[in-house]
Amino acid sequence: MTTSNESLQQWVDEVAMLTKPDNIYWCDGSETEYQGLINQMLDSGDLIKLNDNYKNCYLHRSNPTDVARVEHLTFICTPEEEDTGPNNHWMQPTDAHMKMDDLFSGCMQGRTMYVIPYCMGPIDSSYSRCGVEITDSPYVVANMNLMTRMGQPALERIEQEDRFVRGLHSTGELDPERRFIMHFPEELMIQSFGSGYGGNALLGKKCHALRIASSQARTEGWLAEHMLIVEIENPEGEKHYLAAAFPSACGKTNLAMLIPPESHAGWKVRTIGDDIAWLHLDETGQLRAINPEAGYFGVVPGTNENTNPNAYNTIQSDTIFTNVAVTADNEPWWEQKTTGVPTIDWKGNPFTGENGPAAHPNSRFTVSARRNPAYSPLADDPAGVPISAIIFGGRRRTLAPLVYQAKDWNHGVLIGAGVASETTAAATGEVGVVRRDPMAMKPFCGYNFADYWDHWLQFGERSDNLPKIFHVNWFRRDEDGRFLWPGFGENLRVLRWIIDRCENRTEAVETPIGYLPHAEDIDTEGLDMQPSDMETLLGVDSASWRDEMQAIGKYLQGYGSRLPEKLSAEHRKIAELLD
Ligand code: SAT
Ligand code: MN
Repeated sequence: MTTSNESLQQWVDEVAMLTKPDNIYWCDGSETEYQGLINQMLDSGDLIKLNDNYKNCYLHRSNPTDVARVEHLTFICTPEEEDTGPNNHWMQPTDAHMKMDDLFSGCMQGRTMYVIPYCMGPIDSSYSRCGVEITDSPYVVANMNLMTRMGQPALERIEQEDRFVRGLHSTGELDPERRFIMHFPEELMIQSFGSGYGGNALLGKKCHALRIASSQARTEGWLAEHMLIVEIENPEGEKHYLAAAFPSACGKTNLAMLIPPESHAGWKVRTIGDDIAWLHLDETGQLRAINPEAGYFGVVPGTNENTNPNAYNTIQSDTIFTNVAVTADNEPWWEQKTTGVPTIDWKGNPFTGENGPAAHPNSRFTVSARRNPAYSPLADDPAGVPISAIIFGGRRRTLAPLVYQAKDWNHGVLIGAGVASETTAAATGEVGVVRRDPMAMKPFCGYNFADYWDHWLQFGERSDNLPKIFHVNWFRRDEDGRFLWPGFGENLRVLRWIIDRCENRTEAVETPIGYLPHAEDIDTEGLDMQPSDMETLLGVDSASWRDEMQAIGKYLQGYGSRLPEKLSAEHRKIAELLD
């Protein structure tokens, strides 16, 4: 296979000249191709076959220094540093190209160069965008096969459109000193060297569908967001679609696959997407969402038949596990798995119970979305789904209430811009430190956050039919560190309030930070909770909130004169209400 598209053919030829692979292979996305790659990786030791309880499941052990996204080595390369913004690391594009050309030079000698045409979103959707990833990693190809719509149909669309994101990847020597993930938004180009890890190497995901797409979306008038998309159907058959932005490893997959608790007979929840949403205004001013991905790259530890039965079922077959432990009979094992005993840890060493966790805290499963028992066929609808509510959230032990609603769109943008969360194992660095993570996009916004907030604010002028905006926090704790809210399936109780607010079916308490539920409007029947827990969960402590608003103000000021005046005005308004 080659292509009739001249610019694609020319780029592939150029890359081959630079990287000097032994072979070039164009991926067609077929089942045969996938199996061939798996067999090849079983032979090379890149994959380990898991036992027959896990049909077609494989374990990949990454290099132990290559287990998460590396934000300090991730760059946005625009001619003007200002356009990249203080939220990103910046490099001058010509310098970055020189550096990368040097790294890529001859790096594929003795290896096969794979060309992966892919489409982010349903092949026949005008909201979808295409890309081509060139990589020397068969692991990347297999993962892209599960995560995207790749191969022949994508190539055909690319040949028609003649517009695609160019992504070049090589695992290199996995030397952390020679590792860079570069983005060139103006060239629609990504270059990633020296890492085989998910977010650094599966270029369709964070690099394309968020960093490059957010920048593309700004010019084209839409939004590329770090959001799950979930369908909620009540017992009367009324459906709502919610989009929720939480930082990595804060439960997006769990919420997207939520199973209604026994107390909620007749409710149905279906998954459209678990990580990324592309949002477009349609001709009626309705915001519609597609999930650009076709699979899940989810955090494994913590997944079990109680916390997330859908995910647990999804990963019983046809799954690639990365960096989990195994039992003596070669079953995958991870922390909070309720069966089996780990004998070999994620690095391949004997597990004693004392040498750290058995599975890496950021170990992942890669699986096709179609394996999810709660998969919504609307994930393939080219028109996407109409969004009723946008939900922001983070991991906060204190301060942030269980749920509150923005007073209007602009206030909602401020709430999104002020999101903070405790860091997780999804990125290298210290875990559990509260940092600002606006719209959960801190690691993923491909341009200056100040311009991004301005872009968000403009939606308020383009439509009077926008979703309502909310903030949730499932992670509130008491002084002893105990979680105050049960979370998981019980989160449906909060989503019900959100939907009732969207439908004007329930009153709320107006506070300076937004609308909060009356305690009796969150159904807690059957939950093991004290009334005082609910009081804490729905309390707004003015003194702490004054401090928070001050901290948010200081953070926003960091964006200088580019900060939209509307956002500053919104911030002043809330700060005054708190005084
Ligand atoms: O590694 S990924 O960036 O793909 C997952 C995540 O951190 O959300
Ligand atoms: Mn994510």
